[in-house]
Amino acid sequence: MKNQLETIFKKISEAVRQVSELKQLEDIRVKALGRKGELTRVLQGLKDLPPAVRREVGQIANVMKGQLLRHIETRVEELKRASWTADPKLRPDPTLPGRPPELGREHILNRTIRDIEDIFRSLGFAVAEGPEVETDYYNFGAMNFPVDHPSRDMHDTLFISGDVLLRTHTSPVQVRYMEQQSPPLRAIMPGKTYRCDDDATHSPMFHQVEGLMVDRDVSFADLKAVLTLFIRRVFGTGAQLRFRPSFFPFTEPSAEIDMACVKCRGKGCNLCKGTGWVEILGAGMVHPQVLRAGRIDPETYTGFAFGMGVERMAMLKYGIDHLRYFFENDLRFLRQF
Ligand code: 2NL
Repeated sequence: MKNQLETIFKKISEAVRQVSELKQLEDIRVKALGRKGELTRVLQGLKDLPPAVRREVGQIANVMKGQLLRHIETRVEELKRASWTADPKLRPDPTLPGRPPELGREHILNRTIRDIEDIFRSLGFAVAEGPEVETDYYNFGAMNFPVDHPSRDMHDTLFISGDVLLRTHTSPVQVRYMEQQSPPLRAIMPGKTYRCDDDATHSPMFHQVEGLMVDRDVSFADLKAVLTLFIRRVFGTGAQLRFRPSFFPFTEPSAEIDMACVKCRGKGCNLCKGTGWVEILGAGMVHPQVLRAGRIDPETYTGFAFGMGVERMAMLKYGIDHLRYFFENDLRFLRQF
C-alpha cells in the first residue's frame, strides 16, 4: 500500500510540474484528490487494514495529500505569473479600489415604526410589546367585543385552537399593560397583527401601532392635541386633519381621523377616491368596560386610545402604491429607503 501511495504521489507531482495550462491543473487535482480521485480512493481503502498499519499508512497518505495540494497551489501561482508576462493586461491592479461589501439595511416598515416610537417617546410615552399568540379573552373579551361580534368569526380571525388565536390588533398588549401599571400611564404598542384576509389592500400579517393615555381628567381635547401633533411630526406642519364620528366596541365616543390627501392636497385623486381626504387613524375615549378589564376605576380615571396601520402610514408618507412591495423583498424597492 505504501508503494502504491508512493507511485501515485510521484506520478501526480510529475504531472503538476509538467502542466502548462491552469485548466489542466484543475483536471489533475480532480483526478487525484477529488471525490473519486486516485488518492481519495486509497484513503477510503484504509478502513480495511489492521489498526496499526492503518494509522501509519493513513499518516503518510495525509502528508502526501497536503504536499500535493501545496504543489498545485504553487504551480497555479507560477502559471498565473507567466500569463501576466505574456499579457500584462491580465495582471491584477492593486491600485484599484476594493469592492465594498453589500450591507443590509433596516426594512422600511421597521424604520417607520422606529420613527413613530421616537415621536411618542418625545411626548413621554413608553413603548411596550407583548405576545402575538393571544387568548380570546385578551383579544376580544377584555376589549368589549360582544360574544357574537363578526370579527370573532373564523373567517376573520386566525385561530390556533379553541380560545388561542393570533392577535388581530395590538390591543391585548394595552390590556396587559393596564393590568400591570397604575395611572397615570402613557404608552404605545407596536407590533405584528394577523387577520384572515389577503387581497390588494390586506395582508394576512400587518403591523399596527396602538397607543393609550390614562389619567385623571384626560379628555377628547387631549386626544386631538396629541394626535394632531403626531401627524404633523410625521407629515409636516401643513398636515390638515378632520375628526369623523365612528364606532369601535372598545372606545366611546370613537372617531376616525382623516388627513387632507397628501397626493392631490385635497383636490381629489385616485388615492383619496375623489374625496380629498385619506383615513389615517382610529381613536376614541377608552370604554369604561375596557378600563375595568385593565383593573382601572372608570369613576376616577379616563383615557384616550388610538390605532394606526403601519403599512398605511408608510404608503402615505413615501408614496408607495401597493402593499405587496413591503413583503416581496425586491432589493430594488428596499434599497430606496
Ligand atoms: C384603527 C383603530 C383603534 C384603539 C385602536 C384601544 C385600545 C385599548 C382601549 C381602547 Cl386598550 N382602544 N385601541 C382605539 C381606537 C382605535 O384602532 O383604525 N386601527 C388601525
